[in-house]
Amino acid sequence: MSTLQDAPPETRRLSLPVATLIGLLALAAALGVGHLVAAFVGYTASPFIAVANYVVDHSPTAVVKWAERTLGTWDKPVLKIGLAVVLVLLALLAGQLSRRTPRAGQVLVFVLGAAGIAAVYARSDLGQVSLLAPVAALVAGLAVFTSLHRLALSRESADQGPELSRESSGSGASRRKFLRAGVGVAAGSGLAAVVGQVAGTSSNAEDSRAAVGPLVPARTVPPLPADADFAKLGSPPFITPNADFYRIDTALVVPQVRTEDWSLKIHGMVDREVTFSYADIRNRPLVERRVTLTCVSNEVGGPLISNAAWIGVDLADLLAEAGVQPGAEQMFATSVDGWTCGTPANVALDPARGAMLAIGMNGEPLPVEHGFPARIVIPGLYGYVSATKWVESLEFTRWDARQAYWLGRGWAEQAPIKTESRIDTPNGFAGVTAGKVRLAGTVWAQHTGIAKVEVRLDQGPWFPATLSAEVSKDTWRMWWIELDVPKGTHQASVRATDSGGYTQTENRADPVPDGATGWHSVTLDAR
Ligand SMILES: Nc1nc2c(c(=O)[nH]1)N[C@H]1C(S)=C(S)[C@@H](COP(=O)(O)O)O[C@H]1N2
Ligand SMILES: [Mo]
Repeated sequence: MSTLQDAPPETRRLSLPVATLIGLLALAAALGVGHLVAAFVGYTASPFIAVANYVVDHSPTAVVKWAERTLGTWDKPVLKIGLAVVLVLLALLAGQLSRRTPRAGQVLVFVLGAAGIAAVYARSDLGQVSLLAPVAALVAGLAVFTSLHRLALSRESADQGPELSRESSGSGASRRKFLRAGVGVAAGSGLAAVVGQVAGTSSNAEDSRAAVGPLVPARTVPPLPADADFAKLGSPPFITPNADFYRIDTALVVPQVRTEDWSLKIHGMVDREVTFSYADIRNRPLVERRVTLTCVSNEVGGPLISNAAWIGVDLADLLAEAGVQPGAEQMFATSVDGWTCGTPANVALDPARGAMLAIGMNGEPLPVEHGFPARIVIPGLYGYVSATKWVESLEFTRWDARQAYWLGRGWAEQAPIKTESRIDTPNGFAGVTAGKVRLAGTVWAQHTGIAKVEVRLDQGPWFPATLSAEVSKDTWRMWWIELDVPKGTHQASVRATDSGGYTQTENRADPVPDGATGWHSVTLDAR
C-alpha cells in the first residue's frame, strides 16, 4: 500500500478547504499589517483604502455620477463591500490554484500587493514613506501564504494515511500545528487591523473640532423672516440642519485635519505668496452669510441641494493680501486629499460675489465631512467648481496650466448654477383626494434671484405660486399653491422665472456637462 510519504512530491495536494483557507489568511494578514503600518505613515495609505480610492478616481465619470445619484451617500460603503468581495474571491482563487505548489498563489498575492503599492504611489497627497504600508502588506501576505502552504504540505506528507485520504484533513500533531498557525495568523491580522484603525484615527479631527469653541461673527445675519419657508405646508426648512445637509465628495475616508496642522497657501500668479493658519483666520472679524449649495449632478427634482448659514471670512480680503495678478484666469484649489477644483478668478475676486473661506456652518465649526477646518463657499457656482472642502492651497493660474478633477472627466470649465424648481409635496406617485390639492416646493437661482414660480396641471394654464420671502438672492426660496385637481391621473409641473428674466426651459438635459434642465413634475392620482 502506498502512503503519502511514498508519493512523489508533485502529487501531494492540499485539500480544497485548506488551500482556500491559506488564501484567505494571507489576504487577512496583508490587509491587517497594511492597515497597522498605515496608521503611522498616513491613514489613506492603507492598501484597501488606497485601492478603493484609486477605483473612485479612475472610474468613468458616468459610473461615478451614476453611483452618486442612485446610491447617494451609500456609494462609498457599496464600493468598499464590492472591493472586499473581489479581494475575497481572488484570495480563494489564489488558494485553489496552489493546491500542489504555492507558485500561482504567490504570483497572485504579489500582483495584489503591487496593485496596493501602485495605488499609494499614484496619490499626490501621500509622501514616499507612505509606501511602507502597502510594501509591508505585500511582505506579510507573501510570508503568510508561503509558510502556511509549506506547513500544510509537510503536514500532508507527514500523515501516514492511505492514498485515498491524501486530500482529506490530516491527523495528529502536524494538523494541530497547522491549525495553531492559522488561528495565530487570523488573530494577529485582526489585532493589527484594530490597532491600526484605533491608532490611525485617534489623532482625528473630531476632538480638534470640539476644541474650537464658539464662532461668533462680527457681523451676524439678520434673523429669518417667519415666511422664509413653508415647512408647515410641505417645503423643506429654509436652513438645512447640518446632519441633513447633502454630502458629495470623492473621499472614501473623510480627511482628518486638526486645526494646528491646517494652513492655507495662496500662491501662483500673485505679488506675494501668503499662508494663513487657522488662528489667523479665526482671529479675523468673521462674517456670516446664507448660501445654498447645489451639486451639478443633481437631476431635475433631485435632492443634492441644501442651505446653510456659513461663518468665515471674505475670500476677496485674503486674495487682496496676496495681490492676484491681472493675467490670472483660474483659482485652482487643492484639498488635503488631492481633490482639485477650478474657479474663474474674477468670480473669486469679486467683492460683490461674497465668496468665503468658511470655518463654520449653522453656528458650529464645520462638520468634518463638510470640510473641517476650512472650505470654500461661492454663491452661484456648482460645488465642483467652487466648494473645495479641506482646502489647503489656492493657486492662481491660467486655464490651460492646470486641469481640475472633474474637468478631465467630461464636466464643463464654467458651471454657474442653473435656475431650477422642484415639487417637494406631494412626492412620487401620490394618491390625493380630488378637489383642492396643495403643492409645495423649492426654487433656486443663486446669485440671480427668483421672480416667479408657476405651476400647471397637465397641459392647462400656468398659475402663479406664492413665494416665500427672499432672504438673499444667494439662497433658495420656497413656494406653495392650491390647485383644483379633478378625479383621475394628472401631472403637475413647475417652472421658475429668475430675476434675470429667464424662464426654465422644458427641454430635459442630463447633468453632464454643466447641470440638468427641464421642468419637474409629479403624478397625482386623484380619487
Ligand atoms: N475635497 C473635496 N471638496 C469637494 C468635493 C470633493 O470631492 N472633494 N466635491 C465638491 C462637490 S462636487 C460638491 S457638490 C460640494 C458638496 O459639498 P457638501 O458635501 O458640503 O454638500 O463639495 C465640493 N467640494
Ligand atoms: Mo457636486
